Amino acid sequence: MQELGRLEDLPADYREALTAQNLVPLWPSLRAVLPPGKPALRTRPTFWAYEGLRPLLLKAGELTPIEKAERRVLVLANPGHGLEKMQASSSIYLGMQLLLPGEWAPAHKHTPNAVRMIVEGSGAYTTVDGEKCPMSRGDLILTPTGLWHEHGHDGDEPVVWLDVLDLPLVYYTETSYHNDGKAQDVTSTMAERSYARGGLIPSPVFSRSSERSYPMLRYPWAEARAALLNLAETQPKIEAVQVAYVNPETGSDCQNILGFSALMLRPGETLRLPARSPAMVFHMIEGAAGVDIDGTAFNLATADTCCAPGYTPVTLSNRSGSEPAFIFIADETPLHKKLGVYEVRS
Ligand code: GTQ
Repeated sequence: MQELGRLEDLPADYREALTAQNLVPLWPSLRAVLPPGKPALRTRPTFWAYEGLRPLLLKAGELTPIEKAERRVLVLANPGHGLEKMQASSSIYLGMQLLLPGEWAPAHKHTPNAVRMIVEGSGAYTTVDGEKCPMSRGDLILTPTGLWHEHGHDGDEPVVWLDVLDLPLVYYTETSYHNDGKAQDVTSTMAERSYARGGLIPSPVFSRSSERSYPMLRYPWAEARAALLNLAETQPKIEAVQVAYVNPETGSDCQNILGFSALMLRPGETLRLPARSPAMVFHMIEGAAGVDIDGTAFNLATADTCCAPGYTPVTLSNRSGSEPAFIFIADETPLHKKLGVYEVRS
């Protein structure tokens, strides 16, 4: 590959003349912005142990009242991007949020899409677009772009959940903002029951759901877990026991930018994921798994989280020979497909 001219090769007065007119020569930076064969990846394989994070999050509950935080969150930041950027990957933001009994995180809406994966506790709920969504471990709750949401807690133990947002991408595109609102009236609960039987949806003639871009906002863990166990039992030869969280009206990704799925590793199973362009996040819902990211290995116990850069092969292995392991996966696939940059390499 041809070596290109450097900035220092140019006379100082020429460089100054360029700068004075807001001009930049491309060739000294060409290889940096278009590296050969593979992108320069800032996202590093990074691991966040729940055991280490949990006491610090509970401490935040003592140090900072909810009124002073609005959302009491510790951000899982990737050092490859710089911690202050609050990015897990180029497009994924991760945060662990704590809500204590009786607390209230007031209504707002924003342009980034969010989902919550409930990690521990019960009695809390999120109200999204008038729908009250109870939170229990392993449930996935969507708060897509532009929908009002607020969090409340009627229980008696701390509730913690993992927030996954496309905030870094939305911020980068200069489209990130929020609006505050007043407490919502609850107009429905448990609407996901309408979609609890595969292939059947409420009447498109009479149902309000079919008018909504996001008809299903809560995906109970009990349903996802049962679907995985059923898949493993009825299709023992299947390569990966994995289910995707989709819009039940369209069958497409449940949100526009990030994709979400749940994976079951059968007892003793090792699963090789091909190198694909999207970065990925793995969060252990139940059980214990080894995650090998092209030679960087992490051991995930229940509630641990890690991320892997794109273009990198990942191997997942169940560390138990007798129990299944369940992993929540978030990745950038919908974004890459829409942009036309999606690749599978091996
Ligand atoms: O719960 O609405 O982690 O607005 C970051 C921004 C959570 C939320 C986050 C948010 C929220």
